[in-house]
Amino acid sequence: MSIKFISDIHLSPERKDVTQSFSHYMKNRALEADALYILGDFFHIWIGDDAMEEWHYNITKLLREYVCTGRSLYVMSGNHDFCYGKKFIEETGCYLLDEPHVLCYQGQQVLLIHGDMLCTEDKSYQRYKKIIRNKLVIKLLLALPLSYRNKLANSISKKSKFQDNSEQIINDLLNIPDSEVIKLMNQYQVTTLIHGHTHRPNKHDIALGHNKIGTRYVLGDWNNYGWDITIQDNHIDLQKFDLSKL
Ligand SMILES: [Mn+2]
Repeated sequence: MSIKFISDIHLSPERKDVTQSFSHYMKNRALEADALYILGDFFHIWIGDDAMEEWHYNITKLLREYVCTGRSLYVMSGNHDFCYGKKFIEETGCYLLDEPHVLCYQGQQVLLIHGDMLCTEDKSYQRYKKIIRNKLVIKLLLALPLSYRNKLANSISKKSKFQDNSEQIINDLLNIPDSEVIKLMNQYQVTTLIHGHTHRPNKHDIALGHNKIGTRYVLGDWNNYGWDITIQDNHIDLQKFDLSKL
């Protein structure tokens, strides 16, 4: 049995190319494994299941077709798509994961997160996250009219630090301190961590203390290239592929 992981597809109607590539991925490459984990920021914006339009249904149908092959699909929220509800689950047939999630695979434990929780140098984002990801706050937000939620989502993305700040500041805000990784991996007693969010795909070895070495795998975002991680037996592979050639 093998498992694939992806994150940060940032699907949006404006990116027809990425949407098309994702469709190819689900019908080909994704079928090489028995299960697929999507670790957040799958959609660029998700303001509630009640905002689903034809374009969204085309995506949920793709996920449903994948599940209908007998494979399992797991979805974790990211900072762009944190309010999936019952309808999304029903349409896709996926399992929604809480964060962090410990995956048990052939006797190994693998810790899965979106990744934003490790960016602790961005203090204002961590304060915002605490509020916006509170279950009660999400419930209140979802009770607001759609038009208001749309305006809110637009103003949040316009105010994004990533548009106003220099590359250096963005780099600092997306930095993940080793101390946070060590703390989290030791708390969950794992030596393997997989996440996305930073759009900095890589594999990092890290000393966890007590002679233990951990490995942190970071998925990339989908733009001209796509990224996935495959676990099969004792092998974990991070791969980059040309989206135009899927
Ligand atoms: Mn993210």
